[in-house]
Order: sequence, then C-alpha cells, then structure tokens
Amino acid sequence: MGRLVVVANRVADPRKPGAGGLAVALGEALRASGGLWFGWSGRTVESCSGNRVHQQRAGEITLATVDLSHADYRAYYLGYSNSVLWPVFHYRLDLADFDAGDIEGYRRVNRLLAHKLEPMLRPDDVIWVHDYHLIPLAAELRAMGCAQRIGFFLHIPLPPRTILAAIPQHGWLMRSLMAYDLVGFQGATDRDHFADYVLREAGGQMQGDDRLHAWGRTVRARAVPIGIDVAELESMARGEEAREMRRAMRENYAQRRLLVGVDRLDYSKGLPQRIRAFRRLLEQYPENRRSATLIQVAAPSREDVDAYGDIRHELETLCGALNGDFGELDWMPVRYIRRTVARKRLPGLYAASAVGLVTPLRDGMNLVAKEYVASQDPADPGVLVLSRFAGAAEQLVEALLVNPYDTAGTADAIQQALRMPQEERVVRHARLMQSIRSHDVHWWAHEFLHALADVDA
Ligand code: ADQ
Repeated sequence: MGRLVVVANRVADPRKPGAGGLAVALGEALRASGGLWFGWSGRTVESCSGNRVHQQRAGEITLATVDLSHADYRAYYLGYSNSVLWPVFHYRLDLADFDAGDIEGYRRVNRLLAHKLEPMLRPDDVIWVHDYHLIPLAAELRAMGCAQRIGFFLHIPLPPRTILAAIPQHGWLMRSLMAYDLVGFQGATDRDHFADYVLREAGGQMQGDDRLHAWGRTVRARAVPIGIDVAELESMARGEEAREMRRAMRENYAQRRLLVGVDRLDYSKGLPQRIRAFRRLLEQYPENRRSATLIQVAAPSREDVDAYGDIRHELETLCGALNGDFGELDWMPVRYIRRTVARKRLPGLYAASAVGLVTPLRDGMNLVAKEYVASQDPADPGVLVLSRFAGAAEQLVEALLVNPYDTAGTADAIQQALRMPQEERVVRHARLMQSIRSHDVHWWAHEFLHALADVDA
C-alpha cells in the first residue's frame, strides 16, 4: 500500500499524552507509511487570505493544518456541520437550524481543504477522510482530477432516508458520498440506511454484498465498528493516576454504591433522561436512598451553538431539583461536574463504580461504554447499562440494554445492575471483554484500510 493520508476536521499529534485512542490507532497506521495527517488547525483568524498550510513533523508523520476565517468557522463548523448535520444525523429534526447561508460555507471550506491538500498528494497515496464535516471532500478532489483511492468513515449515525430527506441538500450530500471508493459506518443499521437511501431515493442498484451503484458510480459500503485501544486502557488502569483515583473514590464513598456517567455535554447523550431515570430509581426502590450516588461528568462542548446552552440549563435544573428533593445532610444523590476528567484518571473512576450509565438517545458508537467495561476488575466487575440506540449496542449485547426514553424501564435496569450477583457480573463482563478485545481500535483501522486496499482501482 502507498502512503496513508488521513484527513479529519482536527489534527492531533499521536505522540502527545492524552491524544486518545483514535489518534493512537491512526498514528500507528500513519507511521508505518510515513503518512500525512491533514485538517483544520482549530484556530480561527480575522481573515485568511492565502490560507497558508502549516506543516510540522511528528516523528515519521507530517501534520499539515490550515486556519479558518471567523466567517468560515461559523458557517462550516458551527453552522452546517453542527447545526444541521449533527442534529439530523442524530434523528433530531427539532434541533436542526436549516440556515440556507451555511451550506455555502460548508462547500467553501471543503473546496478550500481539497485545494490545499491536492498539491501535497502523490499518485499512489491512499486517502482516508473522517466524519460529517468532510462529506464532499472526495468529490472536490475528484473534480481536480485525483484518481487515488479515497475512503470515508462516518463516526456518527446515518438516519433513515425519511429523516435525511429533511435536509434541503440531501441529494447532493448522498451523491457526494459516491465519490469515495469505500464508505465505512459504525454499524449495520447505519449501513442499511445508506443502502436504502441509494436504492429507493436515488434509484440505484445493489451489486454483490456491499457494492452500491447510483449516479454512474459504484461505492462499497461496510459496517466497520470503531473500538478502543484496550492495551492503552489497561496500562492506564495500572498507572498511578488511575489507582489513586479509584482509591480516593472508594474511600470518600465507602458507605455508598457509585454509578458513573462520563459524556460530552451534548443533547445526543440522553443526560436529562438519565437523571429522570435515576430519580425514578430512588422513588421506586427507596432502599437506594442514602446509598446510590451518581457521579455525572459532562465535558463542555460546542458552547457557541444555542442548543448546547439549552441542554446545560435543563441538566443543571434536573440535578439541582433531585438533590434538593432527595438529598440529606450526609448524602447527595447526584454529583454533577461540568468538566473534562484527565484521561489517565478515567479508568480509576470507572473501576470505582458499581454501574456505568451510557444512555444516549442516539450515538454512532460510544467509546465510553467500551472504556467502562475494559476498566473493570474481571473478578468483581461493575455492570454496564447501555442504550439500545448507541452503536455499541450492536456488539455489547451482554450489557443491560435499555430504551432511554422509557424512564421506568431504565430505572428497573439500574436496579437490576445494582443487585446483580457477582457470578452473573463476571460472566457478562468476560463476554463483553471478548468482543471489545477482538474488535479494538487497531482491528478497526486495519479492517478499514484492508478493505480500501481491496477496492478495484
Ligand atoms: P463522541 O460523541 O465524542 O465521539 P464518545 O465515543 O463517547 O463520543 O467519546 C469520545 C471520548 O471522549 C472517549 O474516549 C471519552 O473517554 C472521552 N470523554 C467524553 N467525556 C469526557 C469527560 N467528561 N472527561 C474526559 N473524557 C471524556 C464521536 C461519536 C461517537 C463515536 C466516536 C468515535 O459521537 O459515537 O464513538 O466519535 O468514533
């Protein structure tokens, strides 16, 4: 295979501590071919006449980034990507803000990135584009004559065609995906939605197992679920920071049963529904009062988008009311913390908790579910309560699967988790670990790149 070129909205130095599992996995694949990682620098500037490409070496890898103007950032990132595509792809038409102006900014930035990338490409490069910010990138590159293999991976869900059709430019967007050679999805559900769109909305045909033909092009569509770096997580769990975290939590909450939620503060994560289910648990099963304590960590995210301010307000109101109504002088039911926890400490927090609550209303995969399981002591593991609407639920069938919209049902599942005998916890955990280990992030990168290399050039 030729040199790997990764294109993503953001670029990370895989050598830096805290780069995360994705950067580590991509870093490994990039290193092997002396690759290039290209994307937005994360910086906005007054005006970016020329949009110079900043290049930097990170070991054998080249990192190349472009700044965006404030106007482009607003239209491409806050606007079309996060106020149209993110809500609609998470089935939230009610939160979408279809501002006609934003599509132009989205196209403009994709065209800009394609124009900056193209001169750096070599004929035998293999290009891997990531996520909803960059759907039209391959079409822009093809328009400039790029004939390299180009793959795309969608990290978020793809909704049914009837929901997609609410986006005024849905035909253009889906047609843009046909410029890729391979399109990867988190799960079979997402892949099937894509196939259904191509067959029924665009009058395309299915050719063999995973080839779709429409608009004069053929693309392969596959489900390649992303995983975590299990080895990295296990080594962090053995580390000083995680052990100290676990010890401190166990000591501070010696008389309590801990439940944990770790999320970005995003309306897709089902945080208000989770607090309501926890409240129902305390109402329905009073033996948990003065005992069950939910630690909810929510990392601030996209605060410039209005819908994110609303979800923060709703969550804070619910947590305040729950503590006010049920709290005692020596016990508060929920500890809500709006910040990011250092990556190295997270396994300690997970390990100290009897229950992990991962209850998104919709999620492409959800890596927290996998991190929670991989951080447990196999001899005395905690229980994962997982939304059936997370992509992870396709694989993690030994978790307690819940419908987060069903408050009473979720409360019952939390109660079941808190009371689950050790023997059952051990068996479920072992099965979950088997699947998390065999489909880790290295498997994911290898599987996708192998499939891309296999596409007829
Ligand atoms: P996200 O929506 O960001 O990612 P997720 O996969 O749950 O969702 O989390 C990504 C990472 O952020 C995890 O490693 C987690 O530990 C970390 N994280 C989240 N909240 C944190 C906090 N408060 N403090 C510290 N760390 C925190 C998108 C899609 C997902 C998909 C991923 C990867 O929305 O569905 O799983 O991409 O493809």
